[in-house]
Amino acid sequence: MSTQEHTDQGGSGGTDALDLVIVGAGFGGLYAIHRARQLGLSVRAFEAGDDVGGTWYWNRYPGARCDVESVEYSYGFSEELQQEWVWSERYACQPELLRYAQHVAERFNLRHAITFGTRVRSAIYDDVAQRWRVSTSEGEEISARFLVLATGCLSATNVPDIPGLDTFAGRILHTGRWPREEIDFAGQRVGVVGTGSSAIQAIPLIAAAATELVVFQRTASYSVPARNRPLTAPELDRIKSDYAGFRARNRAMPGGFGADLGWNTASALDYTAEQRDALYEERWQRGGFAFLGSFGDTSVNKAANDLAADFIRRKIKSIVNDPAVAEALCPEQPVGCKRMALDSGYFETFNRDNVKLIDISKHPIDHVDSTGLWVNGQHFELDMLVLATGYDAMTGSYTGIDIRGRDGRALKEEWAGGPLTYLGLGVPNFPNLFIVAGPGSPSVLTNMVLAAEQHVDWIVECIDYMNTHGLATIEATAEAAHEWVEHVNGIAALTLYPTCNSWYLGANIPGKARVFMPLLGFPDYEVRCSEVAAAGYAGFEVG
Ligand code: N01
Repeated sequence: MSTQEHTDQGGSGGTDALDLVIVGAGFGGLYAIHRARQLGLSVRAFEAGDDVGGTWYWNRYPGARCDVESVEYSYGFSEELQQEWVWSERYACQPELLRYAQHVAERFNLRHAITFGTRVRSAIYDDVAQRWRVSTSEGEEISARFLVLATGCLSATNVPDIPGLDTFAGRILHTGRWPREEIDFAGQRVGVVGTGSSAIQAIPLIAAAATELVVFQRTASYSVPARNRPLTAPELDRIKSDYAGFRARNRAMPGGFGADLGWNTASALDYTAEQRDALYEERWQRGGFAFLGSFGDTSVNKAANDLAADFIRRKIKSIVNDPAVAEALCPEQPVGCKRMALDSGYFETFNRDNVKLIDISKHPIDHVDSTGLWVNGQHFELDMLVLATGYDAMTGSYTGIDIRGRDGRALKEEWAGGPLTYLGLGVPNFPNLFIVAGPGSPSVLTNMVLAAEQHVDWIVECIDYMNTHGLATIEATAEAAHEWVEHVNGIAALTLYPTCNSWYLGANIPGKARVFMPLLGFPDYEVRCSEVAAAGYAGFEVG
């Protein structure tokens, strides 16, 4: 553990007088420290990693880069910060994002509040004292009035339960827990399991460095070219000349980003085949999520979606030389139903002589032995195994902590049938607990930095309200939370999102309840959050 000095600036000193414990020092946790301190609240944060950055601390795999444009995927709370920071590329790479998080921590003097290399093991609500009693992996016990979970939507890694995995003699790496040191793939036979966003970024770089790469694919993914490139000074100047306006335009978008991408609201079905292809092609060439904005009904109308899917499949077949490999790389599910990836040379990588694609959709990996993997009676000799197998998304980082609310109720058990939150912020029977970008909020379907800022602002303003009104506790009502989960799933049901086995639905984790977890539509959500607050926190019990 590396413990920074953690005297409470603006707070009342001793550990037992703490107002807030924040779990996590990623983008959400960092901003929560900053805002809490601005209000004079005493705060401590615990972070499992040895540094700030969250996702961008852990995901150091080759090619890791954000797929929301850097000028958007950044804090908007400080005009000085957004004016002084200079993003170098259209999509920031992991090292640059980590440097940004470190810069923010230093610029706003946040490190002193964070205890690094320390996990929160349990948080138990003491009904009598009306405080959360928190225990850490380093044996520290503290208490605070409020518990803020900023542990992230995609941070509890999913390591598949493949028989014999622990007998593999070579190195096993998970993309979401990538080591700090440089991994040298030279001379190595590498296996990659998974073909989601992480794998799609890592595969071209691993292929270029390794002797041999075998990709084990269970479900083919849609990907469009990112077309990453350096940002020019005039481009940055244009945005910085009215950054507030740029942020406001993005905030008004359904996903909280992409205001300048040009979202066509017309139906794909109203265009001729030639017109449609011209539009798809223009967006394919532009790169990024503009492709999803080609037509207004791609995510809600199966016939329209089929047209976008057909275009991408034709692209894959035009890029990949071997027709059988190309066919295997063509996804079957609707476009966007699982999160679409952005790539830099992913499909082209399968034209390399040292890359092999193994379709495991019909024959899963049978077992692992000391020298490799077995699939359908065939052995693949490997020196290194990369698990790009994703996350127990949207709930795993919360249920992985022993959190107990009123009457000893365990969060993990309460959520066995799916996460129950009101607004993705509060949980019935868990007073004074707040989640940053929790299930039931737009979170992963938006720009995550914006989502974190909006939640943190709401949470600290709520705490301020409680303090000025002499209130001790706030707790979502069960009725409001159940209605909210229905609302979230009702909106999703109007779209194609629930029609495939995505992590949005928990479908990637065996045995996990199938519930659509993120909320579609950032602007309406933000209005709803403000209305709830203005109505004295309607749907919450405050006392
Ligand atoms: O994880 P994933 P990810 N046997 O869950 C496969 C964000 N992100 O880390 O689809 C064999 O998407 C699994 O197969 P299937 C982004 O939101 C953003 O790639 O379940 N295979 C799938 O192919 C993204 O969506 C960025 O059938 C197994 C893969 O592993 C999210 O993080 C970059 C398996 C997991 O894909 C997660 O992405 C990276 C098994 N037992 C990530 N278990 C950017 O900003 C799982 N798989 C660019």
